[in-house]
Amino acid sequence: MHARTKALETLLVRLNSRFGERISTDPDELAKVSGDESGLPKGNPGAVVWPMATAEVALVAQEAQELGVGLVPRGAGTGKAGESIPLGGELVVDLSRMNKILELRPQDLYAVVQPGLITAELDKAAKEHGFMYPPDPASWESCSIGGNINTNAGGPRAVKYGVTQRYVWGLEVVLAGGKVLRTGRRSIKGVAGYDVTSFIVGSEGTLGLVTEATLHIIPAAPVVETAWLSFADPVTASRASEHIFAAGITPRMLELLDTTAMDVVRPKSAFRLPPAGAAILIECDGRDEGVMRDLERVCEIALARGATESAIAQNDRDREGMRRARRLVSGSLKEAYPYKISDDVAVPRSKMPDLLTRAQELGAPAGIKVAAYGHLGDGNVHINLLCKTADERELAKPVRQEVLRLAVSLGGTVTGEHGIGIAKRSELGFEQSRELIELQKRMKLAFDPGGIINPGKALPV
Ligand code: LAC
Ligand code: ZN
Repeated sequence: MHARTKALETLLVRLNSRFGERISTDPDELAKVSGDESGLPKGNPGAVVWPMATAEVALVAQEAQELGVGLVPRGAGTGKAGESIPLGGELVVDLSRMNKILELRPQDLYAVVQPGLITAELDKAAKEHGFMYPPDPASWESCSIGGNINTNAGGPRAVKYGVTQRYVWGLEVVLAGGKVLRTGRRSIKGVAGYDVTSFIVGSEGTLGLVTEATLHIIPAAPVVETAWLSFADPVTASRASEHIFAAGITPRMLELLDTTAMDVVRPKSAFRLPPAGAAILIECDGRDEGVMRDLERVCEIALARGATESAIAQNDRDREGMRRARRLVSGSLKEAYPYKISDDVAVPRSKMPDLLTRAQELGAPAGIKVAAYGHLGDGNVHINLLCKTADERELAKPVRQEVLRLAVSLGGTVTGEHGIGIAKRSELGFEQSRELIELQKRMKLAFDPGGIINPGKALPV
């Protein structure tokens, strides 16, 4: 651990009377806020503060600006690209205690929430009114809304319902220096001025600290049907999925698991995953028995296009078992391959077979095993380079660069849902022009001229 800077010492003295036990330099507390779920090395927080209200966040931002101390906003620490890893003795602003639903207004189609709210809690609360909050990152039982907003998180349901940005109507954001900015609206429509709300969504906490969000909720489809389709290999699964879309069916979930993903999950799964080279977890939703007809049609199409088996969930227990198997993949792969490199490239859907085939080919010469799973229906699949040792990880790094370049060459992106963070700062240039990156740097300066807010993230040096 580094020695604390004079500026941070002064900041701690100034904030102490307000925060008391809610500000800390205790090494155990700092250890808890120094990393995330990216697999990147832990960072170096100088201190951590737990605000309970917007005014407290504003006070922190004001004092930090005066003293030139960096701030790192933090939610549940489930990020996959290092957005919340403090790089150089910053004050971590842990927003997990600001976790309330402030308003829930189904009649107006919105909820107002604090950033520390666990994502699934909002969906659960909306459900009591027959509504849903669609974004459902695989980690939605542990990740929080603020982090979802900062990364513009997706999730399995995005294939039908879209990602977080679509549901953010307005934000309250504490800016560098402590001013409180409100963006957006609570009406269904609103086009006044630039869309600053959407600019902040996905900005990885580098423009300000989100302290409140007005989020769109929608009526929940009362009928959901789920099936598990088995295939010989991921490319066949991918081609079959194209035929499902071509039939005019938009499932609300279309997720891929390859054989490696299934192998690591199998021992923990209540649902018995049939042995296969690949599987698709698919769900359709709607209002009536037409949903089951759609799902049966999906199974017919899949079987005609190479599926070896289809299993329709007979009840909610089956359904939950299938979903859980999917949600377990990331963590289970990590346990089996602790040094794995996990990516979240996205490509146009029709290019998925190319991505899947060529990613395998890229891994082979270096002896790196490649797994693929995730949001097949979005063209956003997690290509994982499976490494058991640090040495293997070194071998995999150049392969990873090639996978990212491949995705861009297919018309896609280096990150479909996890963000740049510190994981892909150098690789943003694979995808974006110098002009575009420079423009974004000027926009960052307009928000945060002193470079106080989440320094070192999202944009290249
Ligand atoms: C998932 C995470 C890794 O889809 O994005 O499981
Ligand atoms: Zn994902």
